[in-house]
Amino acid sequence: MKRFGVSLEDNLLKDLDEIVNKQKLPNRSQAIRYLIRKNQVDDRWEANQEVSGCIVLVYDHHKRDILNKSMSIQHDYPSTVLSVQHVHLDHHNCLETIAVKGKAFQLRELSDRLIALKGMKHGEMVMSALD
Ligand code: NI
Repeated sequence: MKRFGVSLEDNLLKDLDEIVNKQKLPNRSQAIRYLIRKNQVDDRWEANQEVSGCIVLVYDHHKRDILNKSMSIQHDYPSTVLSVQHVHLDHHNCLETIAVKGKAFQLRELSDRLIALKGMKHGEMVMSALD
């Protein structure tokens, strides 16, 4: 571990402290690590590198054909989908988390297609990296 001094304008330091509070980080060093890592992950996604992530979906399984359509889309990406967890939230709603790995553009395409399905109540891609 190396130590170095950082000079920041008052407003940037205030922003950094806000990140510490918002992300419940223990200190400013951890906030800087968090931001560097986040920047690396963003770059990998931008450069279409091998990345990983998780697609979160909430939908009403009674909605016509949504399960079949979702399944059929996922079958278009057999090597990308690592696992699917389906939880029944209540009588109507299901929560699905799909762990994915592969080229960034392909993950985004899969996620966009699923989120765009008619009847999808909520959908989001959590972007991560491989290492
Ligand atoms: Ni369900």
